[in-house]
Amino acid sequence: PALEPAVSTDFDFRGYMLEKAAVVNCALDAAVPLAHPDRIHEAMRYSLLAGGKRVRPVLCLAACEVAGGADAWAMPAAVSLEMIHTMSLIHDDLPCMDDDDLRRGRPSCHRAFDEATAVLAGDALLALAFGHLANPASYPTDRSVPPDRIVRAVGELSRCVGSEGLVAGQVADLEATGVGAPVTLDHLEFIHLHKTAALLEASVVLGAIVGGASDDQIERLRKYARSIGLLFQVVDDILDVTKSSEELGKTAGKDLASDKTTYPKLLGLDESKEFADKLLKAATEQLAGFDPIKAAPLLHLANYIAYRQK
Ligand code: GRG
Repeated sequence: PALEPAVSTDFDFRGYMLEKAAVVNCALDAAVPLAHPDRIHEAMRYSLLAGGKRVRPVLCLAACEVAGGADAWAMPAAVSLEMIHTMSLIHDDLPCMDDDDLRRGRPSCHRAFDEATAVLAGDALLALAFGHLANPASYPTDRSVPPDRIVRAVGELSRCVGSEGLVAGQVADLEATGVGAPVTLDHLEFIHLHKTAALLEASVVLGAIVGGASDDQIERLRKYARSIGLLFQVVDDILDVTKSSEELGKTAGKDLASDKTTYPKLLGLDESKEFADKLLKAATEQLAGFDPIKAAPLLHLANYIAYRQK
């Protein structure tokens, strides 16, 4: 492993993830029924229900829990986050972006359907995400989630996803691809903080908002999310090197040979692992003020991101 785990094992994290992912999958299925015109709804469902770890929805539910809310309060946000994550993957796979034939182990959306359908399926999922989040009918009828929290969540999501959030990260990544100039550590961090961390930030912050967290709690959870967002990418880069070294039986993996700038390339492997350790510690520290039982899922999610093997 890249790092050695440091959490107690009395919390059944795997069981928690599987249980929450199953509930989220049902909610996603219900949120995008087959309707006229058939083909676009088939494409939306094809990508949305294709598996995936459901990390963002589970983070959202876990943040709502730590704020004292119930799963039903956060489910509309959880569903909208997975819709946006999925649409970003559909668009990322298009020929004009990463041009990938496979996603989540099967043909990418534009391969299974066609390019125009994939663009439109992404657009429709983005629109539906905001509609689902803002629709009072998505929430429990007892008005446990007041409208002002929903409005705040919509604004937060828009900021995290738009041209100063996720989209900014993709733009910075595209700009860094192919140019001769070396990508600096600052630019790499900008890419990851926007392309990956922004939606994880939205996941945690939306859960906290609908769960009724105070402003101070929201900001602590935001810091937690930004740390695990960066951690996700640093560990990804480390795994790229260690996995391919194992496969090749060599010390230099494919990552060190490819064009992509990574943390191990800029910092070296050992310093990248130290950075990952620091980020995990920074994330964990933000959870200190919360009820440890309710914060257990967020703590274990951070450790899962740090110690995963793929
Ligand atoms: C958001 C309006 C809008 C447009 C999209 C294409 C684009 C702009 C952004 C690209 C974003 C992108 C592909 C980010 C990478 C995110 C990432 C870490 C993906 C892998 O996430 P996992 O491991 O995947 O959670 P699964 O399949 O498990 O869900």
